Amino acid sequence: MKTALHKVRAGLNTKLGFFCLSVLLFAIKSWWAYETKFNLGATTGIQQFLLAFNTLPSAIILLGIALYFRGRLSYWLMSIINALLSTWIFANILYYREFSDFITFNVIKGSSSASGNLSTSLAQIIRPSDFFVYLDVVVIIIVLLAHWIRVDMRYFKRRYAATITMIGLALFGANLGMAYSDRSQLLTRTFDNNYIVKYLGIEFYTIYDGVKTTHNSAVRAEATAKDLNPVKSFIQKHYASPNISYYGKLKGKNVVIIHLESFQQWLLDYKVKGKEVTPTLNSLYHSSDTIAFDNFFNQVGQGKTSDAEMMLENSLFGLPEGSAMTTNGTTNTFQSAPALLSQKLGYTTASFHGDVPSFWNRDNAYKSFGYQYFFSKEYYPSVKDDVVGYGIKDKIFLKSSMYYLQQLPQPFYAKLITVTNHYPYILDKKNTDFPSLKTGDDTVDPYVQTAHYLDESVKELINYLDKTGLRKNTVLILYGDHYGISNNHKAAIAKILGKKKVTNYDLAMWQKVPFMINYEGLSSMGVTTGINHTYGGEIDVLPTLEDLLGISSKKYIQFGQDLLSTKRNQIVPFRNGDWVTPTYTKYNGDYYYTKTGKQIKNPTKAQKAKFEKIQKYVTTDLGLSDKVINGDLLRFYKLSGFTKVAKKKITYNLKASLKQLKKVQKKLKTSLKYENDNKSTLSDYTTDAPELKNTKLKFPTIK
Ligand code: GP9
Ligand code: MN
Repeated sequence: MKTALHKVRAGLNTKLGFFCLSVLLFAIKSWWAYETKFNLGATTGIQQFLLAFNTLPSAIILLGIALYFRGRLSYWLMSIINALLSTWIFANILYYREFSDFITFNVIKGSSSASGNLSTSLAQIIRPSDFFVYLDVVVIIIVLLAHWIRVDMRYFKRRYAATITMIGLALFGANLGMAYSDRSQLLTRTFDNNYIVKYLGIEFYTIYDGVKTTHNSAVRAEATAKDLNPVKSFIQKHYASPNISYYGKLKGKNVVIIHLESFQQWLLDYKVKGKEVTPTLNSLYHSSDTIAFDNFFNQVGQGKTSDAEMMLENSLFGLPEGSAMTTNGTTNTFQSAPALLSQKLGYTTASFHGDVPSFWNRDNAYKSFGYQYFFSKEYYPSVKDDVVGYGIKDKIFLKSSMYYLQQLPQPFYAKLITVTNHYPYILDKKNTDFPSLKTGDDTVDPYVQTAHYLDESVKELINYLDKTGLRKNTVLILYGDHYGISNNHKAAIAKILGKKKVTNYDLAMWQKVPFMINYEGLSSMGVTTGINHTYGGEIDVLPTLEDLLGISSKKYIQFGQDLLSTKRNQIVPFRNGDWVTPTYTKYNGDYYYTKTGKQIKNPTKAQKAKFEKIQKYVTTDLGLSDKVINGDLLRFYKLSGFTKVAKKKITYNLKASLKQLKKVQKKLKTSLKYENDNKSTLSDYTTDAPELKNTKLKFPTIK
């Protein structure tokens, strides 16, 4: 025993020993911070392992820098590096407590929306245990000053230092490999800062963010107002003027957007064992008070949900790689639906989502979009068993959302982002009584069950809107954001379509998602309702909505065309450059007749010319939209009657938002709750969610 201790002591008296001790303590403390100070959601064994493991490579590489220096200096340098890294963790802990997100360089530069509203003073945020991140630094300094460890003055060969750096890099490589096998496209798709920290650690996250920010600012710095010219002329050329019979028909109505997660068009009217999967959505789809579309495509890229949001609220495409909301959402200037509607028509604007606010950088991007409120997870009461997959189960989420919706001064523009119908389509037994598919593909089979659950959730929501009378002056907009079953499940897709084999044409049509506009009494307003067969997609939603609400989009930099206009070109670009038109479809390099699905193997000269023309439009459309986002070109575009969104004035801080909501209700007197003598209408919401049986929802309150 004594000799073992002796050996340890002797080891620590060498530079390598001291280094190992520093690394070990630093790794343990980082891991402790990850586990207790952040909410990284490491749920599986491998994620838990990586959460601990990822602390090592960066500690070895960064503390290892000191090994290149001599004598006493290297000891102190190692401690200084440790202290700096610890301070960075400390700063992130405080920031995270306020924003549920990590610090980005954009935040530091002050160009971000977040920096303006650190609404609580630091003293209120700090907790004594936060200082534990300095514990190892203090221990090491004491040990050094008290000479409990002797400084090893011997020369530490550069070769050895380099070997240690190499070991650090190799471990990082292994870390990256394991991270990618658990979460493919981790870095390219740019989901959430939380993910990068969870898998790769806070130090790597910072470097990654730094590189990304530098690259983006360089592109932005090069762009000038002149770059807008080709954009303006393209958009003017392809502007589709509104159909007069629809224009302004829904002016002044509340708008509730129901984001149907991963919901594909084929689910409508689809039956399993003779039962409709989505009876509620089916009846909306066939209602004479609905304008529905059956040739409406999702156009998302890697940014999935966030790309859908980007298109729906800006009529700008997502980027070819990653999520535009993440990479450009914080800093760019936008002229988005929430800002336009609030400035032009006095709408109150809010987004609702039962997930952490950092996902897809919503917490920052929404400020740029001009959303006045963002009700994310912390606004929702927590109930036993209420979360599955990416967030609060739809039935519970929608009910709780109404607690806030009833407080929004009318007219309001509210987006409800559901999430239960999301891959891997898991739902607990007590919520699933619907039969699954029998394709034999485990990912695909339960899809109809979560879709059915989503449908029931929408039914409960609509019942509430009916009961409270809100429905009468509310336009419901429902859309599926993207495919639920990806093209990788060809065998299952073939079974669903009742085919032997799927073609590229089938896969193109597989990208259809629902889009419906429902308003009670719409059929008697002198407009054509029912199922509209025009070819369009998510990029076209905003101009459509604008025209219905009576805002002319003629001068806007928006890449879509009003779906109700008779002047549309009906070219639907996919993010990868493929496309669909009413006559021809191009998908994965193959050409088809859209109506029949017959492949065009040997196109005629005329057809070739036609394809080229369509392709040119698609490539230009996507390319110019990318230029607008990458170059932040809207900062140069003055829109008359529109002032730049003052992001810094917007806060999603819980207390501040609740306070504001209280104040504004009193002032404007038009919220549903206010009209109901300031009594909550939530008791009008009936749900069969088993989690809510005999449970009282406890919402956060302010004094
Ligand atoms: C997460 C949710 C899912 O907040 O919106 O996003 P997705 O994976 O569909 O892009
Ligand atoms: Mn989605």
